[in-house]
Amino acid sequence: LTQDEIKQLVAKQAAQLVQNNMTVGIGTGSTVYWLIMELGSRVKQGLFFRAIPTSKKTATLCAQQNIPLAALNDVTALDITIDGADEIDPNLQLIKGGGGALLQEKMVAAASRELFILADETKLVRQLGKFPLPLEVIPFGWKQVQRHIQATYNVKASLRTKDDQPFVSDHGHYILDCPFNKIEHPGILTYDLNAIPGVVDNGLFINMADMVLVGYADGRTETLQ
Ligand code: DER
Repeated sequence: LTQDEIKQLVAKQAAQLVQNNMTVGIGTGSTVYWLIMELGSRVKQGLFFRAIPTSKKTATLCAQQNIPLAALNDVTALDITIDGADEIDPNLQLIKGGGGALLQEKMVAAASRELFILADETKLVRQLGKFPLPLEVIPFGWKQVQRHIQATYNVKASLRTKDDQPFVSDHGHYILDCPFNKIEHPGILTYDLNAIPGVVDNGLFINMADMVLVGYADGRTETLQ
């Protein structure tokens, strides 16, 4: 199977998790794209649920599929959130944020009873860090944060750009991509990073994922929990 077909495979399987009247967090990225398409066709067949999007991009895709949208502030808790990831370690610790939506993704995931992650096998790693860790910062004084990362971790954080301009998140923030290479203690690093003045949040999702559905090139899928 191609990588896209693997994403479609796990997305189709995950769509079955959405039952009538559920409130469901919908993630961001190319894997969740296929979930939204699948849920759209199930809505056509009569499925009713409320979607809480994790980005403007996801909200637009859901609206195009006539999936009813709700706002995070209008619900107390979500039944499940289904999202993708950039890296997944054996303890189901995640690096997310490749799509620049980590802040809203983490808030929606934190408000959900369960977090299901969809991935192709390339996302599984022994140790987090090969994928540069996204760090969401406010634009004011972001170079101070960059200097702090360099001085403290000897890691060269780079400002994420889009069309030669700084990438700006849905909430008006910048993203610094930090190539840690190997992250020994992600549970500690996430707290230390968020303590840096100017940092809004980081792409480490620690002790949040309840289940990971992995798709393989040979058509197999596997559930990790
Ligand atoms: O930005 C994100 O956190 C996305 O969920 C990302 O981690 C996965 O995106 P993909 O499904 O396009 O690989």
